[in-house]
Amino acid sequence: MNRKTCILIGAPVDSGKDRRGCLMGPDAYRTAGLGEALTDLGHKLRDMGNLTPATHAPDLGDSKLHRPNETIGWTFRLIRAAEEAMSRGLPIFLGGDHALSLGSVAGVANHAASVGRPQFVLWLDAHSDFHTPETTASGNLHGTPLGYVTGRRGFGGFPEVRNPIPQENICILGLRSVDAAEKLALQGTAIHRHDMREIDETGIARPLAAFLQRVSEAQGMLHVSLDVDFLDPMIAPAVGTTVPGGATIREAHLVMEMICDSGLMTSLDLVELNPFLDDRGRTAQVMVDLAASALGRRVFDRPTPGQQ
Ligand code: 5AB
Ligand code: MN
Ligand code: MN
Ligand code: MN
Repeated sequence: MNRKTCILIGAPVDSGKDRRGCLMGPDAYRTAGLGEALTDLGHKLRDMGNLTPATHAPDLGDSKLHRPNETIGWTFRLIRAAEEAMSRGLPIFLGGDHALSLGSVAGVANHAASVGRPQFVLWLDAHSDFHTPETTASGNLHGTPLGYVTGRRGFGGFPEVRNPIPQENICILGLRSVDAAEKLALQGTAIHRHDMREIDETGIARPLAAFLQRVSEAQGMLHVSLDVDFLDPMIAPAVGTTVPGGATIREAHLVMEMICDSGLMTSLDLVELNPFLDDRGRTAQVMVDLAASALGRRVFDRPTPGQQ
């Protein structure tokens, strides 16, 4: 694959839910050798270190939401970081919980609009993360990023979403836990969504290939958001929201290998890793290996389809 400039952006967001620990994620990825894996593949590496949220009002615990103001601060900061990084290389956002994607996705979409290309999003997750602050029952904003970036209402105080992602440009793979309010809201949308049953029945390659084909035909930019809980908890225990019956290690690598072959990925989130819950670093290692697959690691050299 082409050599890229990979820009590591540490985003130790821990405000998106009440269980703490995701703030250790960025350093766990570095410890597990993410940087070395990428340079070994021939990529250039820039590590921006760990960001802090923009100045925000204090969270006084008077909202049904968990730490909304801190998440608002992170969203402002990450939109700017994403916009800046997109003109320099391929940003890899090191979470941090999934609330970081309110900012990363909104920011990359602003960049795509500025260069006149459509933005697509591949969401690898057990959950649909399609809540708004009004529909969430848990008050945990890591369950809202797809609601936010598609321009759903109810995000008062958050930055305005200047370039909402069109519903038909989103594909969610791995679903097995969708709240009733999310299901209702999703039913009226064109978001492509594939649950684990469908993946069992057809294999994971089929829906993914169809989506990548659409991105390619539209000459789109592709943001990939990888939530640890996309994976089965047997192989990836270090996450607060485990749901049994997730992707196997081979299904996950196949997804990453196909993304790599497509040459379409322009930005990546690695989110929800909670190193406090890990077992000798093995979840961090799996996530690093998956990122490496998405960026060119393979068993045998083989031609990239379509570029022979
Ligand atoms: B994650 C749940 N739907 O809203 C909620 O891990 C879980 O980023 C959200 O996908 C899980 O609290 C958010 C029950
Ligand atoms: Mn998620
Ligand atoms: Mn999830
Ligand atoms: Mn689909």
